[in-house]
Amino acid sequence: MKSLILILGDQLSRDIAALDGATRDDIVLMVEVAEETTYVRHHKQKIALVLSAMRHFSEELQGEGIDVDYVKVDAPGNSGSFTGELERAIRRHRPDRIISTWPGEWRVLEMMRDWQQSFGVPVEIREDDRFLCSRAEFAHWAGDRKSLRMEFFYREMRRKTGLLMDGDRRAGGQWNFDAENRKALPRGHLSPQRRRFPQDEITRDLMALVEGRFGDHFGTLENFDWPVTRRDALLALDHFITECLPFFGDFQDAMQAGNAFVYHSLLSPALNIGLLQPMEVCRRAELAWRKGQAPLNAVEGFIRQILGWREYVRGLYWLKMPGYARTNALEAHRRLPDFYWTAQTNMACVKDVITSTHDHAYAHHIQRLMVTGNFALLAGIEPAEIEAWYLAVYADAYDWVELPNTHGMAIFADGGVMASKPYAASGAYINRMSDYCGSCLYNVKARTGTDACPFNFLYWNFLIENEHRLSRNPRMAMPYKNLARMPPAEREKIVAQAKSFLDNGEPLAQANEEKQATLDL
Ligand code: FAD
Ligand code: DLZ
Ligand code: SF4
Repeated sequence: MKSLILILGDQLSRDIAALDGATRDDIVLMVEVAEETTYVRHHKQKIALVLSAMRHFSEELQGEGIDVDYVKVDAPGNSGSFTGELERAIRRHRPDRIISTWPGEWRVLEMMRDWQQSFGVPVEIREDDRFLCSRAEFAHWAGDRKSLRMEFFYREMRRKTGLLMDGDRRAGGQWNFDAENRKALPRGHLSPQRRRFPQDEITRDLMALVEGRFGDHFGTLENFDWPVTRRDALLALDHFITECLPFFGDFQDAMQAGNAFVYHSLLSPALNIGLLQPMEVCRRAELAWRKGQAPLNAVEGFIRQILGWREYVRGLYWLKMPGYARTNALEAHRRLPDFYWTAQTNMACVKDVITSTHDHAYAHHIQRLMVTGNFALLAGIEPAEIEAWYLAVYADAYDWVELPNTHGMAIFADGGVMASKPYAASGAYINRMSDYCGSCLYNVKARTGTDACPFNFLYWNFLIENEHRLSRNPRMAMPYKNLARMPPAEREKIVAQAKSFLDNGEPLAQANEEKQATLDL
C-alpha cells in the first residue's frame, strides 16, 4: 500500500505521528504555499523560520533515504494552497491513502475534513501525540466542571507525568512557587545575550526570498536568530538551561526597556514547529534542579509554563472551537490603533514592546499580556482585530496557542472560561515590574490631566464601562470598592479623558515638551 504522508510546517519532528510505520513505498509531501504565508500577513522572521526549518527537515529525511516530494513556494504550477498541492501530488503519485497529523489550526482541520470526499482517496488524520495531554484526555478532565482553571489541570499533569514529583509527593512541598517569581530587575541589570545561530545557505536564500516576496510584511529580518534545525534547537535549550534558567523564576514577570529576552527561553518557536519536544525540555529543566544547578522556584515556574499553560491552552482550544473564537463577552468593537504596526506612540512601554516585536518577532509573556494585551483590553479593541495582530507578529504564533492566550487570557472575550477575572491593570503595575515609566512622556502617578498615563484613566474607565458585567465577580471586589469611593466629578473626568483619547488618539506630545526636554538631558 502506497501512502502519501503530508507533513505541515509546524510538524517538523522525526517522530511525528504521520511518519509512524512509514515504508519505502511511501512518499512524504511537504509544500510551501502562499496561502499559509498570507492568511495573516506573518512577520518576515516567521515566514523565513518556518520555510527554512521545512527545507532543513526535508533534507534530514532525504538523508535517511526517505522519498520526499518537496514543493517550493516559487515552483512552477504551485497552486498556493494545501488543498491545491495535495490534489496535484495525488495526480503525480496515485497513492492508496493520505496520512496526516492533526493540525494546529481549526482552519486547516476544516480543509482536511473535505479531502477524502474531494479526492476519493482515504484520508487518515492521526492524533498529534507530541502534546502531553491528548484532546480526549483534556475533554475528560474538563467533563462537566464549572471552572476550568489551569492550576488544577497542571496538578493533574504533574501527577500524570511524574515531573517534579517525589513518588506521590510534590517536590518542595508546594505545587506552585509563583509568589517568589515576581521580582523587578535591579536598575542596569544585564541578563545573558541571546544564543546566536549563523545562517547557512538555505536560510540566507530564504531571507532573500522573503525580502523579495513579502518585503511589505511587518518586521525586519535583520536580527533573525532562530534555530532552524533540531541540532540548533538543542543548542538553544542548552544555552537556556545553563545561562538563564537559574534566574528565570525570579525575573519571569520583569520588563526592561530594550531587552525583551531577560531570562526567557525563546524556545516557543522551536517547540511549536516540532524541533523540540515539550517533555524533553521539561526533563532537562527538572534535571538541572535535581543536580543543584537551578532553584526550584525557577524550575517549577518554567515547567508550569510548558506542562501547564501550553497543554492547557491547546486542550481548551480544541474543546471550545469553533464557537470560542466568536465570543465577545465585553462587547468590544474598537479598531486596532495604527501604533500596533508603527510603534508611533508616546507610551514608552507600548513603544518598546512593539519595537521588540518588530525587530525580533518576539516579546515575552508579561509584555504580551500586561502591555499590548492590557491596552487592547482597556481600550475595548475588537477581538478579531487584536487576535489577527498577535497571530501575525510573533515567530511562535499558531491559532491553537495564540487564540486562547489573547481571546481568553488577555482580553477576557470568553467571559471567564480561562481566567477568573480580567488581567486589567493601571500604569502602577507596569511601573512596578519595569523601568519604562522613568523615560516616558506620561506621568504614571497621574490619573487624569494632560500628562496622565493612559493606562490609568483607561483602567478606571474600563471598570466604569463594565460595571454591570464585572462588579459581581468576587475577584473584582477590591477595584469596585475603590471605584465606589471615587467622587462623581473624578469619574466624569476619567470618562471624558478616556473618550477623547479613544476617539481622537493620543494628545500630541506638545504639553509634554518640557518633560521630553528633561529626559533628553
Ligand atoms: P518562556 O517564558 O521561556 O516560557 C517557556 C515556554 O512555556 C514557552 O516557550 C512556551 O512554550 C510555554 N508557555 C509560556 N507561557 C505560555 C502560555 N501562556 N501559553 C502557552 N505556552 C506558554 N505563545 C505561543 O507559543 N504562541 C503564541 O502565539 C502566543 N501568543 C500569546 C498571546 C498573548 C496575548 C499572550 C498573553 C501570550 C501568548 N503566548 C503565546 C504565550 C507566551 O507569551 C509565549 O509562549 C512566550 O512568551 C514564548 O516565549 P519563551 O519561549 O521565551 O517563553
Ligand atoms: C506558518 C506557515 C507558513 C508561513 N508557511 C507554511 C508553508 O508554506 N507550508 C506549510 O506546510 N506550513 C506553513 N506554515 C505553517 C502552517 O501555517 C501550519 O502548519 C498550519 O497553520 C497548521 O497549524
Ligand atoms: Fe506605560 Fe504609563 Fe509607564 Fe508611560 S507612564 S511607560 S504609558 S505605564
